[in-house]
Amino acid sequence: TPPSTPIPKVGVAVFLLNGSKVLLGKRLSAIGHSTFALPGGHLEFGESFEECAAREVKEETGLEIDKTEYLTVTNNVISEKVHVVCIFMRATPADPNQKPQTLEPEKCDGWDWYEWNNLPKPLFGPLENMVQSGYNPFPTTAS
Ligand code: 8DG
Ligand code: MG
Ligand code: MG
Repeated sequence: TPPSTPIPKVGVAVFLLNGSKVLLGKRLSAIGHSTFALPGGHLEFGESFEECAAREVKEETGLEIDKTEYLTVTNNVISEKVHVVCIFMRATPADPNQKPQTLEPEKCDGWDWYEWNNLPKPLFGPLENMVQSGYNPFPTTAS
């Protein structure tokens, strides 16, 4: 078979926000191995961004999400073979006390809540770029 032409994919990643904490897990997939990333995955045919966010978070952590909102999009040329346009959403856990489960142990070492001001290292490249640029996923509070 002829070599296939690589094409960009659509990713959806979710800033799951719990107070001043965000949910991150250490990746075990080839792309970004050993880096901390948000739950998320690839948009399936016919899905809305909100549906994809809820599905991926549920598949990967067992958590149900609420207040799902679109935040921003980034263009991530990750390697010669991997180009992902990633949609970033934010959401809150439906039950803030429910513990995340490691439902895809081949893809993630485990999930935990991290203070936004004390994120683990190294972060997954696309997330590191956002943090470096000063991006903040938390809603601006009225003052
Ligand atoms: P799937 O087969 O379940 O659909 O996909 P997955 O195995 O869960 O995909 P993923 O790599 O977790 O996410 C899809 C792509 O989204 C990823 O390869 C690159 C992009 N992406 C970012 N930033 C982040 C992030 O912080 N977390 C996740 N999960 N994906 C991200 O650009
Ligand atoms: Mg997934
Ligand atoms: Mg994933």
